[in-house]
Amino acid sequence: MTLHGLKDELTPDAGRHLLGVVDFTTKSREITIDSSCPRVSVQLATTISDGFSEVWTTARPVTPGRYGEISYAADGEFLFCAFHLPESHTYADATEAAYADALALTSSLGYRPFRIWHYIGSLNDLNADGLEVYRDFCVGRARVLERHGITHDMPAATVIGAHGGGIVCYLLAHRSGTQVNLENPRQVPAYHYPRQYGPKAPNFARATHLATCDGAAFVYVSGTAGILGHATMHEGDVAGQCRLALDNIAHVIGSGNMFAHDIGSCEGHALTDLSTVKIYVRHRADIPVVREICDAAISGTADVAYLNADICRSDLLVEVEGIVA
Ligand code: 3HB
Repeated sequence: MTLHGLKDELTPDAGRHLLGVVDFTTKSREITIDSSCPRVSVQLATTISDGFSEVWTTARPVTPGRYGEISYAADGEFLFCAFHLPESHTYADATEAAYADALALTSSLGYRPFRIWHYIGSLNDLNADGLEVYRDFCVGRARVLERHGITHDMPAATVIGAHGGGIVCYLLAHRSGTQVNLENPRQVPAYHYPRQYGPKAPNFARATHLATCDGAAFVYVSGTAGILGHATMHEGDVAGQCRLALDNIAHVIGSGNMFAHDIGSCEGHALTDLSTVKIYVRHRADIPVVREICDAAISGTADVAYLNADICRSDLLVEVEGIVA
């Protein structure tokens, strides 16, 4: 299973099959599912020419399906699934129900999630009860995880603001790889965040290392911001936050952290090993300064997308996610 880059062209290479397609586009659309795989829209492009697609492919034939509100495709080793919750005054209940379906689907088919993305409209606005939409989402997610007895050891994740369209969530899961969810010793685990950040703590790892049954290895790095401990650093300073986010990623994927997590087969990685990167910038005007810092740190051959988006805390100005492949 590979991320076939961030591209405009959807035809998979010879011998490969589409597992899932995520369009970063100007409009929110329902998830479609045709004879091959689900196609998801995330409203995060400003103009048509800004748009691109994240294309997940596999070497094995794929079977698509639906389970409740979840659309999915699976190839016997990897599974892509997605749900879309329409715009609403509150999200906790719908999040809880859809997450429960996603967990039921993956576990009943024998897959384990290793990377989850969430794109949420009006992320930093208040819901009908006066709770920030991100925190409202966290309540729904926490409820279902608590019910499953999941306190920690969740995979890498992203939560980012979309320009509209409710909540879109998609995830990747595997059957027989070896998965290690990584923390960053410089950051408090998200599931231990204190109550000042919301009634229910977020629950995700800083990165997930996956050694696949095909002998490949990947590190999926969560959306990473300028946070040390649990505190936002460099308030109001997008360049400082960007450098700290990159430092945090370098630390998570570096040899010391791999060793600390007993990933003996992995010698560790550097920022230049990231092959696909999405960079979310709260204020469009900050994109050039963020681009200058990131371009100097990331390989020139990496696929990099800059998106103007809200981030889970109002004081965070930039967030970076990526994949070492
Ligand atoms: C999350 O709540 O799952 C999350 C939020 C982020 C970054 C990564 C994960 O802002």
